[in-house]
Amino acid sequence: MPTYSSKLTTIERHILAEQEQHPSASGDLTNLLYDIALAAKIISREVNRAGLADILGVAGNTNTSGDEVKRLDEYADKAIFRVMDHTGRLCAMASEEQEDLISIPERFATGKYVFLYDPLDGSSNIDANVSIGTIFSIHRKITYGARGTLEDALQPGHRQVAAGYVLYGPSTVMVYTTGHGVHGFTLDPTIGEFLLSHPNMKAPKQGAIYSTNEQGYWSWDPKVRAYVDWIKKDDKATRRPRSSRYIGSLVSDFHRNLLYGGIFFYPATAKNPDGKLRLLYELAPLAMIAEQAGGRAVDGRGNRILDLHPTGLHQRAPVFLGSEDDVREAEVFLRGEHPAQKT
Ligand code: AHM
Ligand code: MG
Repeated sequence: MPTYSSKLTTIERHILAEQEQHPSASGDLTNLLYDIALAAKIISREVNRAGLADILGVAGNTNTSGDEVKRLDEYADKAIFRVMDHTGRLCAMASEEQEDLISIPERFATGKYVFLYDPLDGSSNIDANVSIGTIFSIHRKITYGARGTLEDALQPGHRQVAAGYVLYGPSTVMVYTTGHGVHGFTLDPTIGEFLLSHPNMKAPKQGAIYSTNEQGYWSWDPKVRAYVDWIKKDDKATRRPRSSRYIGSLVSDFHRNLLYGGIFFYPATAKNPDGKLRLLYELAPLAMIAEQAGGRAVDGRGNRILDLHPTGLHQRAPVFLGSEDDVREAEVFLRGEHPAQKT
């Protein structure tokens, strides 16, 4: 006989319950998270009928990082903007798909938060029907005046007030944190509600998975190569067996590792000397989730991802992200301190 939890909790009820623990809260952040859930439902509907609606395919232009823009990327980018621009909760936005800071239209009121987002990450996978995701990050406005400036967007990740992602997979899942643990919700499309499915998520302290694009192997730093060579060696007496799992869709790779344990890394390569992934739209929000779930996120150059100070909206950084013990093990190699490197 299946067992059912007696409590059915919608994302709205859960967010509200979190707000009630902070009596001084204005409710703006709560409403902003509702807005994100609404945008997620709109994008999810479109992703799910992508083939049917004949909106797959290339839009014919490139974004600021030089990637091909798919039509669903544009759809998601616009959908988020349209949900967010008129709420009076934001002073500015920034999207991975747009070069400059996005202003709130003059006709609308502004608010105290900045919203940064990657509307549809992993979009090279869209045509193959592989899972993709939306990633978001929220900062508090730090400058004076009604309109947000670049300075409001270029804040280190440790100042995020909330972060999260939506994974469009076999189910649509939204995971978020406001700095009080990590919570996951699964969309029931028949009632249009995100229901609490993963309360208080904790990353396993170590895992058996490593996720990376090994195409970069020969241009990685030799210390990164030594680390990967070591975790792949078949010495059952001294090390845990690892499996390679790489979807090439960051939200999917991250979500799987969060549930099962493991490490994701995208180091510097010859092609991408600062790694490929973007600090503001991808790394800072996922690092906040990882740390809130008991994991770890570093750039492999001695810095915690959340302590990096961005200087540009589309700045990239190398990353080692996931279960705490696995990331710490990689760091030992990156410092050249592992016994296996000294023999
Ligand atoms: P995107 O934001 O243009 O979709 O690119 C980011 C994606 C990530 O989802 C994924 O982790 C990475 O690019 C894969 O890169 P690669 O193809 O070099 O392995
Ligand atoms: Mg992306």
